[in-house]
Amino acid sequence: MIRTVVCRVHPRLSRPLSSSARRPSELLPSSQSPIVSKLNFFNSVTPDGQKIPTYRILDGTGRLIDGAVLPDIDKSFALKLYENMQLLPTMDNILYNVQRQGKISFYMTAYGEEATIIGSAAALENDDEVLGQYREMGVLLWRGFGINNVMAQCFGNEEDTSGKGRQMPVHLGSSEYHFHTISSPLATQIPQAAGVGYALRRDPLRRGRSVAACFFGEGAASEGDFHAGLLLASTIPSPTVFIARNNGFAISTPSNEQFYGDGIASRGPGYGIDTVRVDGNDVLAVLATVREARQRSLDQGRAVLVEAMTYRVGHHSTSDDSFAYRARSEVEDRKRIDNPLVRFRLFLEAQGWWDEAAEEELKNRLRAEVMTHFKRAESLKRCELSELFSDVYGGEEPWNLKEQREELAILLRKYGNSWEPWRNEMAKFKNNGQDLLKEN
Ligand SMILES: Cc1ncc(C[n+]2csc(CCOP(=O)(O)OP(=O)(O)O)c2C)c(N)n1
Ligand SMILES: [Mg+2]
Repeated sequence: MIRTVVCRVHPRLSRPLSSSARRPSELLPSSQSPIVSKLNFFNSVTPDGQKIPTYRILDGTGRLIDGAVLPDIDKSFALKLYENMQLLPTMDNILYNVQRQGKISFYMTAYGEEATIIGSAAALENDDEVLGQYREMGVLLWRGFGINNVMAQCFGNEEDTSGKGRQMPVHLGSSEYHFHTISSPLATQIPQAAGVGYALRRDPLRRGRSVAACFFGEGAASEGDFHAGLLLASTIPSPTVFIARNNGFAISTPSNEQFYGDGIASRGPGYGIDTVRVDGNDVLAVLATVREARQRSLDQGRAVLVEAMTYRVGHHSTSDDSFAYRARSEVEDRKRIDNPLVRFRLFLEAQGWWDEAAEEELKNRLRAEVMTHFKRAESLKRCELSELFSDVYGGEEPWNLKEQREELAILLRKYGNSWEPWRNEMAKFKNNGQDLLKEN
């Protein structure tokens, strides 16, 4: 048998060294870097050594800043933006208190980040695949998921389409609305997004049409998965739009203790990724930026990184009291000086599209709607108890889950109807948790 042995030799080494091959520029391994004779260290990605600038359209009083161009929006679109922005604090006010009353186990607000979340949602197509961190419920609401579905998820009741009540509140997901289920471990969505982007690129029906949009906090960008995800998207190109919400905190750690470099944006060029920084409290700037990022990502089939500068006005979650590590006055100042809702509202008023009466009508209407759905969600039972064990794996139920089901059934038979704490708990499930008893 004759075997062909292929010996891979670097092309440069296989050629005889002619005089032209000895030119210094050709001796650099795999780089087009120009040769210089002056020793020069650098620590900035801007040519003038300045911080990366922040793109803004509206100033704090809702007026266009010098040279700014309005994105393409009409009155009804602008009002839809504002309405969706206002829906977030309405949901947050009610659900935060509902958690405090012990009716749901956990909650996270988006106070202060309304413009970043809704501006991005509005710039995406409704079937772009979204991989969020946890504060991006507004993307689903923008797409028409519905307050009822959010409530059902937070209460984990029988109408929860995200996960049949088996996930913590705010861990939303919906294949119908192209929103990948939130998972608690930080940054896992970042490499996943690069993979989703690649899958979109390989799908003839979605290539050139859909992007993967990945939201994450600046804190999550300290995880190894951030770097893995950006490197993946850079070396295996995919239409993936990375949106970093830089809200100043990772729970109690302020951003100035999270990194020494120029925010998250400075890392994009390191991966050869087109990058931009935007004022995350200016909904029109976010809209224009993410629209352009999305188009660029589709046109080039490559990743784009957006860093939205904002401020987390609320506590990290209901498990946190942020006044233990930041002054109440700092938060009050931020709310007063730069409230994204006020900024956009002033813009709408200046266009003659909004007034005091419209504001009051909207707030009352949203509050009434949210309350109606809250009351309904509260009154519904949880899914059947046996659902606890379903859908864990795609195929057949493995032996270990069967064993757990049987064990629970044995315990329920022993205590379920005779011990009050168990009886009370079982009563919260559909059919009073009896289905598991019947099955086993
Ligand atoms: C791998 C991992 N480490 C730590 C945590 C705990 N944790 C949850 S949220 C969070 C802070 C994240 O901050 P950031 O990414 O800036 O998002 P923000 O909460 O500001 O929106 C931390 C440390 C976690 N969920 N997963
Ligand atoms: Mg943060």
